[in-house]
Order: sequence, then C-alpha cells, then structure tokens
Amino acid sequence: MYESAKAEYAKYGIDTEKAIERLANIPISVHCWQGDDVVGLDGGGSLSGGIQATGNYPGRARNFNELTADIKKAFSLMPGNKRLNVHASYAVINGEKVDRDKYKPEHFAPWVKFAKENGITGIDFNPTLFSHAKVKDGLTLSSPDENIRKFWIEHCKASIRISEYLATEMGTHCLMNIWIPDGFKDVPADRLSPRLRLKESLDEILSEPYDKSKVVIAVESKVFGIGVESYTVGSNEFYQNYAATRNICCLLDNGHYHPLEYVSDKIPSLLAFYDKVALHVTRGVRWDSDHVVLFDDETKEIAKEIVRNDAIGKVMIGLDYFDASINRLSAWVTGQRSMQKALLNALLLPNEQLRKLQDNAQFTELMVEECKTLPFGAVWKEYISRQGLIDDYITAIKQYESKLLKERV
Ligand code: RNT
Ligand code: ZN
Repeated sequence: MYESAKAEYAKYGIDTEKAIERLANIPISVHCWQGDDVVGLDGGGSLSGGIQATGNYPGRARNFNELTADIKKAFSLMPGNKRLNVHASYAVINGEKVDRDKYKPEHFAPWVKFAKENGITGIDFNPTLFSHAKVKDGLTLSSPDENIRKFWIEHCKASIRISEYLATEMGTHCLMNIWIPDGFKDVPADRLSPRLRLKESLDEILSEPYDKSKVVIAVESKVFGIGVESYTVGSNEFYQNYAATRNICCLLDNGHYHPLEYVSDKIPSLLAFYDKVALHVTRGVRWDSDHVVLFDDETKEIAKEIVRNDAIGKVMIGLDYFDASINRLSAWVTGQRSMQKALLNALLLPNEQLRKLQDNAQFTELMVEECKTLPFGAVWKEYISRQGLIDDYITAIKQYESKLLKERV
C-alpha cells in the first residue's frame, strides 16, 4: 500500500519519505492536565477561572505517580517528537507548606527526572493563576488589591526561574505561557484600569532577569470565560500590543476567539511580525469547551499554515484540551495523533504548485481537490509503523484501563 501511495504522490512532485522524516521531528508539547481534569497536585483548590472539565469518567489520576504512569502509557502510543507541558499547580510539594509565590526548581525536579527517563524532548511551563484562594473577586495580576497583585507577580517570577531550570536541565528552550482568568461577569464601570494594572504587573514580572535563549515567554489572550462573560482583561488586542512592544511572544489558543474567527488565519498575520508564535491547539464546541482535537478542517488549516510558510520551529505547537467524559489516555492520544495527522496532511500537499496557481490567479484550477484525496492513510500507516506503533491504540488503552480501574476506586 505504501509503495503505491508513494508513487501516486510522486506524480504530484511530493516526496513521502521526506514528509515522514520531517513529521517525526516536529515537536508537539503535550499538556499534563488532560490526565487529571486540570486539578493539579498542589491542593490549590477546585478548578476556577472560567474553565471547566466536564464529565466523570472513572480513573482520574490523583497524584504524581498515577499521573506520570498515565502520561508514560499515553506517550508510548503517540508517534513523533514529544515535549511535556506542565503547570505550576503540578509542583511536587509532598505536603510541604509552600505557596505558589515560593515555588522553586526543586519542586519540579521529579518532572525532569520523569521526562529524561521517558524520551521526552523538552518541558514547557505555565504559572497557575487560577484554582487558588488568592484569586480575589476573579482577579489576579489586574487586581486593585496590591497584596494580591504582588502575590501573583512573585508567582510568575518564580515561574521564570523554574522555566530557566527546566530549559537548562532538558537542553532545549522552555516556553513559559502566562494565561490569567481575570475578567467580569457583568458590564464593567472601568475597562481601562484593570488593563493598566495588568500591564504594570507584566512589566514587573519581566524585570526578573532570565536567559532569553532558554526561556520564551508568551501571553495567551481570551475572549471570555464561564462566569466572566462581559469583559476579559487579557484580550487579544491587549496582549498582541503588549507582546510586540516587549519583544515577547503571543500564544494563540483556537478556543479563544469568536467562532467565526480562525487561528489558522491569525498565524500568518503574526508571522509577518514575530519570529515565534505559540499555539494551544484545542477544539471549542460553541464555546471554549476544550474538546479533544480531531483531524478536522481547522486543525488541518492550522497545520497548513505552519508547513507551507516554512514555520516549523517558529510555531511552537502545544495541545490544550481536557475531556473528563471519556477515557483520558485515549483523549490524549487521539488529540496528539490528530495534530500529527494534520501536519502530515500539510506535508503531503503540493504547496508550491498551489501557491503558483494563486499567484497566477488560476482560481478555477486551485479549487480542484484531487490532490487532497491521495492515499494519505497509507502514508500515515507507514509513518506509525516506522515509529514502532500500530493504528489500534484503543486495545492497549482498554487493557491498561481495566488494571487501573481496580486500583483507583
Ligand atoms: C484557558 C486557557 C489556558 C488553560 C490551561 C490549563 O482558557 O486556555 O491555557 O486551558 O492553562
Ligand atoms: Zn489555552
């Protein structure tokens, strides 16, 4: 099947061998928080911040050992180059009385050990400004309460130090992404002051010295959250201007825009100005619902914008979804494989020929879709088999699940 697919693609000038080789090297940062419904390990409190993991499928990981065992199993079923994305709330504090403003690299040493032992190629990091008592009236870095603001500034500074440690240990950059839940349920009386306070807080955070070759700092905007529908402090315009003027990075989460706005279209807009763009690939259904990523149209478009703009390496791909209604390992693997499929799909398109048709205004020819129905599945199968995997990952997950469900009651 593969040999005949290879010949078919060659007719369009597409080298399937090259595509397979390139795909295997594109890092995808897989989020640790799919494994435990974003609960975390530091006992900060129940999930807050306008995000929700819905469903109560059994078997949620409840501690570091369970979570890492699940990640290990899920990662063993994922092809390609895998990074791990960790939130500060996953600090391994073992009952120690230490709050988030005082977290240290040592609280993440077990994650480094785990990553190194399991062929994970890098660790990305996120300060956690939600699910915590110090989120006051729904505000963190934009709070009018100086003590609250200070606490979260210190947390973000600590996170920069941790990120630098993770980068040094793993020998690759660490993307540190700042997302805050700050906003109002109802129409605000003052839309400017919270944003000015956020700007000031971010400037204070960035005054922490760090090695820019190791730590890449990003800011993630959002349109609204559950319970904070009327106003979001960290809006798209706020962060794009902030990032541009401070020489940091924007992170685009494709659940964070109006449903008729597409992140696939925003990627090239940002690439015109920034040398790096970070992504949270997710699937919003009617709202930022964080459904599992599928091999769907928008995921394919996102991958195309990365591949055909020569932006592999410039666009840092991360996954961000949390479905508690299905087997969590399967959710992880399905989402990661979907992203890989979308990238392979993009690598197997005659992108140069299509670009020429556009430049020559040959829109009739450009619309012909035959190149999109070449035997993609055969190349995918060949890719995963070279990665030592098979297409059926559900059987392995079901076996693991029957053992796990006995232990986690
Ligand atoms: C929330 C943001 C944010 C979180 C994670 C857990 O809407 O997407 O990225 O999902 O930090
Ligand atoms: Zn996100």
